[in-house]
Amino acid sequence: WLIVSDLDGTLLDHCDYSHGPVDRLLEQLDRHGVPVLLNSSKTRAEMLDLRRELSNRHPFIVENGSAIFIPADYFPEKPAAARNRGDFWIIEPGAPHKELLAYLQGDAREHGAPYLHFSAASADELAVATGLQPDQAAAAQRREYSEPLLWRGSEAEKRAFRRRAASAGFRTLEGGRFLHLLGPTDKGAATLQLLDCYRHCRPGDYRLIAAGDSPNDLDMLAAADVAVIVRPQHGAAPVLEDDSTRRVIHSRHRGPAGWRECIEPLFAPLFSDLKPQ
Ligand code: 2M8
Ligand code: MG
Ligand code: MG
Repeated sequence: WLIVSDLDGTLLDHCDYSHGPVDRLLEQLDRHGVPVLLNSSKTRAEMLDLRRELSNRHPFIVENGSAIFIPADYFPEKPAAARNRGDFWIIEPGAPHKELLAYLQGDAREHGAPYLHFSAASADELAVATGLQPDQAAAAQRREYSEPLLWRGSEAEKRAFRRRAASAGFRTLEGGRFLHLLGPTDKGAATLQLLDCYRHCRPGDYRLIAAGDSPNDLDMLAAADVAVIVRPQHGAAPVLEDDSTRRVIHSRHRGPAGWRECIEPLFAPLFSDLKPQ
């Protein structure tokens, strides 16, 4: 099994970013060799901090599928699509941040900008909008591939903005609080690329569990054998059909308590030294 998981509102509480309810379960999964792959809207800077905090040493995906970071030497050989970046092998399906800013500038000249621009906000403004500590807000502002927008206009303006972005070749995805503008990728596409790396570099019969709480998690949930939809704290839940290709599980609890509620029973047989169901 591989588990791929969103962070905010899923593995972390979306208000105070705590993760107490999953700590013991994460340790158990680690002990039994089940990788948890973090896949979030967050930046590389934020995810490196969180990965350390969660004692996670596996590959991770940043900025809604924009880049895949694989610790160098994680696989016996470097995946064909990857290049070296510091201590990591990196695959970048996303677009450079400066391309997005240039697009936004042009779009704003013609249509206005009814949103708070993540990179342009002050660290204080962001701390208020997100509940992050000022140093965490600064890490969230180190965008490399995507721009979150706090929408202040109407739903009709948002729909028109999303249509224009799509015809210019960009993706827009709804996170818990923000509308994210990014290159032609998403969490699902990046998950499938990372799964390919596992299959090529460490052959095996992989089955995928994905967990998320927001519409931007939908492509990742759709790529999984088991989709865990954690009850959202902000915004709408992703809607996904339970069909013959996948099992869909909804949590009753929100955030990390919901993660544990759904994932723990799947592995109870493994933890008691039987095979997982
Ligand atoms: C943003 O992402 C969340 C995730 O769902 C959102 O859209 O609400 C990101 O910009 C991320 O970098 C940041 O840490 C987070 C803080 O709430 O907001
Ligand atoms: Mg989330
Ligand atoms: Mg997220």
